[in-house]
Amino acid sequence: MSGEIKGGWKRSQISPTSYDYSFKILVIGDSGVGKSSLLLSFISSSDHPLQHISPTIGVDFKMKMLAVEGKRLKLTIWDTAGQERFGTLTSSYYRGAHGIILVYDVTRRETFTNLSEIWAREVDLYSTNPDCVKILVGNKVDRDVERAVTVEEGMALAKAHGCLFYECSARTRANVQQCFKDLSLKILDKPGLLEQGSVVVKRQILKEKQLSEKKRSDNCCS
Ligand SMILES: Nc1nc2c(ncn2[C@@H]2O[C@H](COP(=O)(O)OP(=O)(O)OP(=O)(O)O)[C@@H](O)[C@H]2O)c(=O)[nH]1
Ligand SMILES: [Mg+2]
Repeated sequence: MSGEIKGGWKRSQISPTSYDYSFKILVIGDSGVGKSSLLLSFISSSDHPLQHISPTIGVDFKMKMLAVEGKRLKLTIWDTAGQERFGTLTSSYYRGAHGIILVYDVTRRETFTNLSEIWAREVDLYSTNPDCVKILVGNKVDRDVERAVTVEEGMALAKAHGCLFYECSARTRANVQQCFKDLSLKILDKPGLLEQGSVVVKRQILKEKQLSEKKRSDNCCS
């Protein structure tokens, strides 16, 4: 597992005081649908089309700082290997996720059916946040002539699972920034998730914990 900070932010800027909310986002879907490419396309500032990348091994994560509606967000985005659908993703991976991105490849129909038959079920089983925002992404729309899943089918699946819906291209970067921005906006709209991700609330909890520990140790010595 490796961590990386990109998007023009220096490591020193990732401090507990430099953002208002911290959100955990997961990216899931079959192998080769373009999960890592979408992530790379989102965090890199370059305008060049994205090149080929290698399959992910295990779980990787990336961080991105984002300013949305005057709020500073730290997104920690967890990227899995698609082959993990063969049973090794654990509930701890899903625990506390504020947002989940379910990705399929619009040119490979089986990646779409696997989303509804395997991945969405796993989310229902393991996701501990009832308010967790889900987003369905049909990737590789730059290969429209090879399309095997229609926009309408994508929309219907998203509706059935209460997801937002986007069609993107990690290669041309079409819709990628919008997809992550709207996901963040939707999370910010949910008071329950907001509280969990809030730095202020976390500090308050820590302060209360320290106070109660201090009281306990004062009592113990008197
Ligand atoms: N044409 C096109 N190719 C894409 C796009 N996104 C990804 N690819 C290509 O699809 C292949 C798989 O992309 P990855 O990002 O590695 O897919 P992944 O879902 O992370 O795969 P795993 O890590 O094995 O789960 C690579 O060759 C990418 O270059 C896209 O939007 N358009
Ligand atoms: Mg990958």
